[in-house]
Amino acid sequence: MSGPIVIGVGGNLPTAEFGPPRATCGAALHVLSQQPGVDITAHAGWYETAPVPVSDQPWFVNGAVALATDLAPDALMALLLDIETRFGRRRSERNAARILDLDMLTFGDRVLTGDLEVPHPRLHSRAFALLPIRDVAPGWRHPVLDRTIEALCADLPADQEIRPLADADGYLGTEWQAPE
Ligand code: PH2
Ligand code: MG
Ligand code: MG
Repeated sequence: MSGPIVIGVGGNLPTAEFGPPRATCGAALHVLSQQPGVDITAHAGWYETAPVPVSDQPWFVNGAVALATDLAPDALMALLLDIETRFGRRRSERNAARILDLDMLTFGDRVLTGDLEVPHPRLHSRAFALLPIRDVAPGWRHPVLDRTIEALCADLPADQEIRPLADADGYLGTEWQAPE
């Protein structure tokens, strides 16, 4: 399959087990990397992003990974939802603050329009999805809009606040390591 499979990750609430969203998101990607039939091939940097739509929620941490997999899209989606649940995600209303969100942003060049929509129907208007996609798949072209990731990023509205997140040690996108 040409075209990357990109999973977006984000959260804006801390967890008792992991602490801040950056740690929870990193741990969730580690769990994803351990799944049979899933091979993570690239990590985006991490970003601090203002909530979209604008609200008084805490800012999010957002990132993404590219992966290779034997799984079909619906099976991969079920796995993402299962990991969210295992991390304690409880679903309430749309756009509610959350501890962990794993979204299938792209699945190669596939275009799906059923319950599972791919490419993710709102990614082209969201900096918190597009900038991480650009990190892991700089050559990506949106298969429905037929536009490059560069063009989509260039057309983002200027009002979406997003900034690269550096950890205390200057971290800008290496892999989370499980504690020994
Ligand atoms: N996710 C949403 C809604 N709004 N805003 C930011 N900054 N980051 C997100 O991941 C996000 C959001 C729904 O999934
Ligand atoms: Mg989401
Ligand atoms: Mg989601």
